[in-house]
Amino acid sequence: MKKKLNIGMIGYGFMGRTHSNAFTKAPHFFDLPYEPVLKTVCARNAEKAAAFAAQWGYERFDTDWRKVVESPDIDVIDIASPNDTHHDIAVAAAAAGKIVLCEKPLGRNPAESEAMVAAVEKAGVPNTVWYNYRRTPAVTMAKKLIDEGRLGRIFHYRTVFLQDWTISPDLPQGGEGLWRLDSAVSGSGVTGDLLAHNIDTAMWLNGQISEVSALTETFIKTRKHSLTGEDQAVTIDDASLFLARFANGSLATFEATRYARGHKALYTFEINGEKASIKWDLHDLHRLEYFDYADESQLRGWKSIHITDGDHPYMSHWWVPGLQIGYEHTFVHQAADFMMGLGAETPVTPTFREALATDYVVDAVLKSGKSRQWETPKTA
Ligand code: SOE
Repeated sequence: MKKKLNIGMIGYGFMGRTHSNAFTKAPHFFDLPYEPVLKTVCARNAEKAAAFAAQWGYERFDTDWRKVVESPDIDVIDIASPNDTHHDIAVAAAAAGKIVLCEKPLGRNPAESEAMVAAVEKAGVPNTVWYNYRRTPAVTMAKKLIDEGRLGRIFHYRTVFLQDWTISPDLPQGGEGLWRLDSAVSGSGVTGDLLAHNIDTAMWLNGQISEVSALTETFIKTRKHSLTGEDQAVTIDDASLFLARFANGSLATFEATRYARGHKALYTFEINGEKASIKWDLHDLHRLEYFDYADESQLRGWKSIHITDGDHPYMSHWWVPGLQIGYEHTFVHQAADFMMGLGAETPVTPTFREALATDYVVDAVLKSGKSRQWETPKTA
């Protein structure tokens, strides 16, 4: 009999679904030391929480996260609710001795994120932040190639995350589904929501970012607020671009926007090294493009490697070679890795502290956008 791991899920939106799905699927495809149990889902709206519990197979639902945090039968608090709730829930959950998982970004600002790191470290509770794209097999493969030294010295890192869903000036801000446009809830716009992913992946692959120079813009200056019905100033960054230098001397460009007409979620990165280059594109997430200068000169060119073979990261757990997996699996991998880490008593990355490093870069980018100066992110 495996030890049961009772999950208290806070939030039932897009991320509540990805996390619930991950805990449901992980034990079917990975040999885990724990059996995750969907114990309770918590949301303020009782009707919606009840419907979500029934749909996903939670044993019960709650409407007050404090009650879930204090429940003796809950082992894990998984925070999948909007960003303005992350700090209070994580700090209380750590103090109650719970394992804490949190959706990205950690807090709305470095002060919140630092307090969250301090809380889990003081309590000594296992923790992780759901930066899921690291666990796309092709991205994990990129990490392996870089760590094996196949790219040699890295010169350039180029990355974008482009969307187009906020172009209409009639789109309100605030409330369910639209809290990402309300900085009081989200903390920031595309820098914390989208570039946080690019920054997390980039620092995982290429090390610490040592300085940034940013350009940020809010294209639509006022929007009706869903909750008040009033026109209110928009205070999020709609677009954010920055130049960066990594500690290893390589140079980078980062760009995120919700105003790139035609793009839904174009997350790409390209890394150019002395010996080889790699490229990845979320829209074609099972492929890793690879150029190796060591190839025979007449045959040298970009290879498009289909990351679906059993010897590629994670793929031996899925189907047969050639059959691809997708977005949801990145969360399944993180849930599986986390439970294996718990069994082995080994921290699983990204920990809260690693996610704090990303939040420091987000903060430096936002500061630089305002100051128009180069800024140095703090190190976590
Ligand atoms: C925003 O549209 C969003 O859903 C982000 O919040 C997610 O983190 C990203 O993975 C996809 O886009």
